[in-house]
Amino acid sequence: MKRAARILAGAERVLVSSGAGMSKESGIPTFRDAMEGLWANFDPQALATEAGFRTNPRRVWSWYAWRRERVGDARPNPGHVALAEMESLIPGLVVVTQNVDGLHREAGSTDVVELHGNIRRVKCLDHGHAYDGPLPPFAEGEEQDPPPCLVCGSPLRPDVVWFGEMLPADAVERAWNLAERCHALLLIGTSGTVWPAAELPLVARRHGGLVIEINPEPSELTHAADVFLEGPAGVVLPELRDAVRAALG
Ligand code: BJW
Repeated sequence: MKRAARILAGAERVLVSSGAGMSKESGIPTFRDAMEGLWANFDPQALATEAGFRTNPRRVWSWYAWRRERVGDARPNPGHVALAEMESLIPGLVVVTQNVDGLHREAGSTDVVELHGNIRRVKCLDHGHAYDGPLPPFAEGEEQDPPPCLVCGSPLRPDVVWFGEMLPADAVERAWNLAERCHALLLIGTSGTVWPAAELPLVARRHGGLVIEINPEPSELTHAADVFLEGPAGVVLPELRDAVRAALG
């Protein structure tokens, strides 16, 4: 913890790269947990691909409506709050997240890059027309068809990045620039199995950045970490914030 705090206190530019474990203590399940993970209970090919949506739009739309409802009820946890507070200790701190829940911003982080979109937004399938009108109310256990786009009539879909889809170009460009220039990268709660996001700590390392990882278990990226802080983000991050404050005097 002390070594991590010294690295962060001495870093002008810090890139935070977060994954689903960041929001676990907000009550949002991760994807690859063997028991409770979304992909342990649902088929990613059927639910998180364009082909899956075209095959069964009603099923995919309803699954995302259920998840949107859960995200709407969730609140930032002490880890999100600690990260937002760290901005006042490290002004050059930017968050790049794979999460689609919007909880970093809700906690007060001001500079957040979303690599995999945001589940609270929807857009149309065929042309990506944004839609910000009302959505049908969620009803537990009831499936709904996706509403049509008001511009072109194609079905609405969640504005998230499915497997086989390109990540938003502006988010990728910014994230890779930040990784190349950061002095330290704080990797939180990701299994490191999904590309290209998994490359960020490797990019940072190649350019001389130090990597600090927070995770209750080793991940696919732990081999690239200079410091591994074992534990849940909601516990470790508040301790880290206090340790950085102490290191800065
Ligand atoms: C805690 C904790 C606590 C628990 N505190 N931590 C190169 C090589 C191989 C494959 C590919 C490649 N390039 C592209 C691919 C294909 C594919 C891919 O990566 N596949 C792999 C699975 C093999 N990638 C793509 O398709 C991407 N697109 C792309 O590359 O376009 C170019 C292209 C197109 C066509 C062909 C080739 C290239 C798009 C990826 C989109 C991912 N989408 C999802 C769904 C988003 C929407 C939704 O929410 O439904 O994004 S999948 C899912 O995984 C979600 C997540 O953002 C992502 C990452 O998961 P994450 O965050 O790591 O979660 P988990 O569950 O895996 O891990 C949780 C971690 O938390 C664990 O380590 C726990 O221990 C830890 N933890 N409690 C802290 N309290």
